[in-house]
Amino acid sequence: MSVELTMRDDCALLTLNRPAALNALSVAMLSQIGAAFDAVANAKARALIITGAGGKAFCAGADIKEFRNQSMLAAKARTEFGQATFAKLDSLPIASIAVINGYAFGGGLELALAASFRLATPNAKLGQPEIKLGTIPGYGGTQRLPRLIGEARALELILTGRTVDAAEAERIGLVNRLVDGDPVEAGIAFAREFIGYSLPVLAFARGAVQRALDLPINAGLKLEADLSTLSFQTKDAEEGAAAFEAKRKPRFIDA
Ligand code: CO8
Repeated sequence: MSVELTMRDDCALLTLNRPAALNALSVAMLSQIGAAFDAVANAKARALIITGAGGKAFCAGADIKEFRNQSMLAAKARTEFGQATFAKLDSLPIASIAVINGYAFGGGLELALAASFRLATPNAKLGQPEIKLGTIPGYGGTQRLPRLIGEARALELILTGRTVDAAEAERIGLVNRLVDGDPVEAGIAFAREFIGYSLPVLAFARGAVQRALDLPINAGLKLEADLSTLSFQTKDAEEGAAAFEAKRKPRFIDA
């Protein structure tokens, strides 16, 4: 298997494990990633951490060796398959964290863009180099990158195909944070900052923010009001306020 799914503490850990090809995404590997996301949706995990095996790459993108002699229809089907696979992260009930521990190019960066959060190790190198191959990002990059870093910066990265190092990635908001040391431990430490809160309420917050850039402001505010109202129907909201008044730590039960 080119993908490994394990549990660490309360987190699901997905390791892209094809280091000889810098974890490049073959179609078979994309299928395995999709199956792993489905498994995570039904697991008792409070966050998903994604990282790459081998210490050199998070993921060097789609497998270029599978590009040759594709029919137009095959290329379209492959693009849509990659998009649909990464979109599964949006509908997961838990947040996902891509720990970019090396190269994240093309489809590899697009996988990270589809995650809720991105962390980068000092050796991270990120980019959308598809233009150099005579093609364009096809697994979500043209849509998610501008939403994340703005149209002008996204267009620059996509048209020039240039590589961004970890420090620049943090400066332009492409990654949330730079992390050092073991990538998995860094991902777990980041996840610990939120996974103790109420899972349904975390999902309401994520759901509202995910839609923010797609909706007109009035529709977005309505969604916020609805999800905020829903959050007050949970036992955890009652517990949060009671714990505040009693000056103690809340004990959330995910209900
Ligand atoms: N696909 C297939 N094999 C790859 C890939 C890749 N993306 N990247 C690296 N490899 C393989 C190399 O061929 C090499 O294999 P071998 O040892 O058998 O020759 C091995 O991994 C190690 O790679 P290098 O020797 O090249 O390692 P370097 O350290 O010299 O260079 C780089 C590392 C800079 C990351 C270099 O490998 C590179 O430029 N890779 C390609 C990066 C790239 O262009 N990625 C974008 C791909 S396009 C894409 O993702 C589009 C998504 C939408 C697809 C839509 C489909 C229809």
